[in-house]
Amino acid sequence: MKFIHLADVHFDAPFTVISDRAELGQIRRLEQRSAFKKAIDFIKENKVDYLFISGDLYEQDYVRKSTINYINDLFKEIKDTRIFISPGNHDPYINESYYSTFNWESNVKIFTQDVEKVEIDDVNIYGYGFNNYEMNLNQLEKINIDEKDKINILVSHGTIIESNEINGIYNPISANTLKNKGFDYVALGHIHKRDKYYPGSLISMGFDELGEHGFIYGEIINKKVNTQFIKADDREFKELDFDISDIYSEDELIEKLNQIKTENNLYKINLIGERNFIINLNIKLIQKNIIKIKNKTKLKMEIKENNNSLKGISIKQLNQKLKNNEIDKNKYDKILELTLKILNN
Ligand SMILES: [Mn+2]
Repeated sequence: MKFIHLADVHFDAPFTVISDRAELGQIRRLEQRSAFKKAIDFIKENKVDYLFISGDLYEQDYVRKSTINYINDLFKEIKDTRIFISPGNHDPYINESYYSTFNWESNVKIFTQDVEKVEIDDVNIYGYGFNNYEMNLNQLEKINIDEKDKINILVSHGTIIESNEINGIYNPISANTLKNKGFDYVALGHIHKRDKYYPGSLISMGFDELGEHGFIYGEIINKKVNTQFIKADDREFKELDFDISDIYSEDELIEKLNQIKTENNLYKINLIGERNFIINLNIKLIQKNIIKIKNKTKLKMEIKENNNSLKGISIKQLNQKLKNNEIDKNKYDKILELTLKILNN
């Protein structure tokens, strides 16, 4: 049998904090669609029997009905594929959720917090999901694999716990217990970085999710499991430190930033080093794949306090104010920078 395992799509996530660019949220929401469509097209091309969606398919707080329709219309295109969804902490199976109210295609099975076993030919699929934004019900204990000769699969959303103390609010699952149950394949979601049991988020959600993102394609023949990772996100998030110590104007900085080869990837640029000018960049002047710029530079301190020029006197006064706690360091830096800008010209 052939399967696709994907998780953590987070349809309709706002993506507001990852970028200084207003339109980026909508761009990434369109890219969620195209990544999900890629998985559906893969299923069609390879005649995949099962699709396991291990939670956080959408964002309960933001998802629109039009998006649910979009997802369900894609499910219609793969009528021969059995689809199993385990609700996660971002898309819990609550009364007002679309899992509960929407009329899903007949090939879709949505698990609830109660463990269920679905038998199809030589495959037994066990699943359960979140009934709320938090859950700790230890449902795994209730599962006992009764037909070891069949292919046994678990679909759920949760956190693997390696230690003996099994606690947490996101469906903590004991690594040991899970191992001892003896599933042939475990399809989990929740951890956005690809790992044992986890395919990672379908597309990267931001700068804490660097690297490639996509889904797992698997094939089980005679109880032997083969899996491979299929990339679905056309972009990667990347972070770059950019030293500006040798740059002397904003124009020069913009020019240099626009020369960075970003290809199709999305960048966060950390400006580092010592700045020679006040940085107040207009993001509209920067190439579009740089979506966040963080100023981590230090003010260049080549100031001689002990001279009687206007600059020397001003700085002496300012230093005194800082010493007397009349201004804080943040304000000190700002005034100093402005003072230097005025007096150096
Ligand atoms: Mn998630």
